[in-house]
Formats: sequence, structure tokens, C-alpha cells
Amino acid sequence: MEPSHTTIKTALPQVFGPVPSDRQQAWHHLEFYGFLHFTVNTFTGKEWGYGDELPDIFNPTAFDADQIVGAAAAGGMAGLVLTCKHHDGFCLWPSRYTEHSVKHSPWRGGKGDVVRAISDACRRHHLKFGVYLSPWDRNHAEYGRPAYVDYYRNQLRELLTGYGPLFEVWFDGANGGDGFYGGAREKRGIDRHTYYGWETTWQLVRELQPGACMFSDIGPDIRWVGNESGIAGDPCWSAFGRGRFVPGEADAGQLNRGHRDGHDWLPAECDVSIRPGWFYHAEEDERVRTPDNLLDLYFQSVGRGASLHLNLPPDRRGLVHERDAASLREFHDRLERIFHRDLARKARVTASQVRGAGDACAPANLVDGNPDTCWATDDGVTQADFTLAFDRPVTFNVISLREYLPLGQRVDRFRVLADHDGQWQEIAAGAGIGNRRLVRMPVCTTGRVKVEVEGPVCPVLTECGLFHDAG
Ligand code: FUL
Repeated sequence: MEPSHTTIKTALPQVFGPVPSDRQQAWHHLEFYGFLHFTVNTFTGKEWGYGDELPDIFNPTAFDADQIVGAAAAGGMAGLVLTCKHHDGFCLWPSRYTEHSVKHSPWRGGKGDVVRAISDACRRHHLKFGVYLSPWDRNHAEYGRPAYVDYYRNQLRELLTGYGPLFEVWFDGANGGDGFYGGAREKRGIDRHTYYGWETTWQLVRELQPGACMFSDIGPDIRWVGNESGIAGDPCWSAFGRGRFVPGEADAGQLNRGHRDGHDWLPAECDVSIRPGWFYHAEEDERVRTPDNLLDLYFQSVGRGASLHLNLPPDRRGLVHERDAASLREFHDRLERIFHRDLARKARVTASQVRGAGDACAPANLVDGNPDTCWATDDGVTQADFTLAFDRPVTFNVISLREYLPLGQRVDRFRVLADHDGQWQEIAAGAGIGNRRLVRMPVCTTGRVKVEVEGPVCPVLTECGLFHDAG
């Protein structure tokens, strides 16, 4: 028998607008992964080191990569991105190109390599691994001059070649100006349009890690969501007009919402910390996000077609603090309780219109749990609906919808209606579906649920799920 995706492809409509590359498609499946902010700042109490920190202050007392990665795994994270070098310039691996690294720290007698330890532990725990290499370097004497850009690319090459496959390479846009700069202690500005030569650096990543998605505020693969509070726009379109901006200068509001008519597939990532700061500070131990708050963030990020990139900062011991680990685990347990049982799987599904003959685009594909099968209508049918009917009423308060991304983000608007005593009543509505749209609503008990969709072209949806969040 032919695989289902081959069967449906022959019957499916033309693509609409930009579509994800294979690497972006793989990234979309991850949905939730973590950030590890760890460096000299963990020991100085700062958020941004000036660049004059001595390597000897980096000395975790009980560093345990398996505890760190294990906490992330127990929290349901699919991968981890490590700050291999933050703005202060200190390197968590023994780079050949600088002395400002773990090789001059007392930790493990100068023989330690945090990047190695975390990437190895990620493999052991079946998590993907990614790197953050700050372009701004407040330690390096040549920062602001051409020689630094060579240094930056040399370091990046070490990370791209020495630590196995990477799922994400994270380039941040901060460039604050002043710093140590090899002792100059001055303010240095750069021209964001020309200084870093991003096209060349991106090419290096493509050559050495073709499967890695690159993040910056404008990609080229993943865009910043425009805030650090974990909240995507409603809606948050995956399309974006990248050519309108250079890294570090994009408009936050536009990043948050995306561009419905954008020419690039550039989905958003919501980076946010489990604590007020990005680095661990003992005085913030009482301010770790609660499981409820994390759940809200999940619905506002993953539930709007973006990803959730949650920071879990190791403490001075080199461990994820007990409170952070507990909150994350409880959040994950709650997610499991919500999503382990999809009530829609028991439904009989009919639709106002079905594309072609046979089952290739049948509405039953919406509830088969297979992301490669879908319901679609004929070309020109741009308003359509499907109905889930149950033998016995179901009780739910969350609906999940997904579009078939290889054919683009097609749906503009949707409405969800429930049958109450023979009358259709609207229980939810919104704009944009994309990779995943989760909508929470008051608890509803009904024997029939109808979903209406509308867009510029015919819809192609892969999933409709119904769930009950009992709190
Ligand atoms: C920003 C940085 O300035 C913050 O320190 C943090 O690393 C955040 C994730 O990215 O650009």
C-alpha cells in the first residue's frame, strides 16, 4: 500500500503563499523547548556582564548536566539551547581562539567543557541541542572592527563542528555599546546593516549544519516574537516580509503578529524565562513562574502557531533549582492530563464540501491522529464547515486545530459552534490557525460540534481535537 501522504498529495490543491522548508517543518513539530542561561553572570548576579569578569569566578560547585537536562526532559521540553557565549564574551567551551573561557576557570581544573557536557546529556535524554553565540562581545579587544567578525565566525565554526547535530542556532540582536573590550573600557557602536555580514555567517551555518534553524529577530528560519514575555500575537501569522528589516531593527509589533501577506515563511518563537531574569539569582527564588502561569504561556505561544522557548537557568551549583524543576514538572503533568485523551477521536465527521472523490480529503482525516492526512475542499470553496457528531455528548473546554503546512497558512478566520437543543451556538472564534491553534473556552457539553473556516483559498486542515482541562 502507498503511504498516505503520497496518496493525498495527488489530490491536494496548489500551495498558497510561503511554505515551510523541511528544517522549519521539523522545527514546527518541536513546539516546546528550553533555554539555558548560564555563565559568569550566574556568579556575579548580573544580567549583562561588562566583559571584565575573571574566568575564576565561573566555578559551579555541583555541576550535573544530567540533572539539568533531566529536569528539562521531565518538563516535556524537546530540546535545549545553551548560552555558549553571552554578551560578556566568556566561553563555556575551551575555544582555541580566546583565553577568556572555562580553560582558565577552577571548575574541573580548567579541563571542563559545559557545551560538551550539555550536548552529550541532551543525546542521552533524547533532547535536541542548540547553541546561542552572542554577536555582541564586551570582552573582545577587536569588537567593532573587522577582525572580530572573523573571530566570531571561527568560534561559530567550532560550535557547528564539534558538538553533533544542532537543531537551532540563536543569534540575539542586543548591542548595548559600552564594554571592557580588551581593557579599552569604552563605548563602541556598530552599523547593524553592514558590520556582522550576516549573509556570510548564515551561509556557514547552512554548510556545516544544514538541518539547523537559525533564529534572529528576522530569521532567516525563525523570528523573534517581539517580546520576552512569552506571548504571541492573536493571530500570529507564520508569514513575514523579511526583506523589510535587518537583524536587530525589526518592529516588535509586526514581529508579534506577522504579516498575513508576507513573502517568507518565518514562524515566531516565544522566548521567555521561568524567572524574572534570564540568569539565576537567588533573590528570585520566590518568583518562579507557577504551573498555571506556564500553562497560560503555552496556550499563548504554541496555541497560536509559535513555539515556546522557556529559559531554565542553572544556579551556582550548576543545577536547575528545585523550585524551577518542580514547577516545570507540574506544568508538564497538567499538559499531559489535558491532552492525553482526544474526545474528537470518537466522532463521526461530515463536511459541507469534500474535495474530489474517495477518501483522500475526507473529513474523517481530521480525527485520525495522523498529521499527514487532511480534509480539503474543492478549489474555489473558500467558506466551508465540518461537523463532529457523537453517540453520547462530550464535555470539553479546549479545541485544537491544525493546518497542513506544506500547502501554506490558508485559513483567515474560524468559528466553533456547539449544538444546544438543536440550535447552533458560537462557543469560540478566532483568526489564523497555522501549525496549531488552541482555544480555551467555558466547559461545554454537547453531542455535535461544528467548525466553520474561511479564507482566500480552499482550506486544508489536518486535525481537530477536543480536550477537557479539569484544572
Ligand atoms: C537578549 C539578551 O540581551 C538577553 O540577555 C537574553 O540573552 C535574551 C534571550 O536575549 O537579546
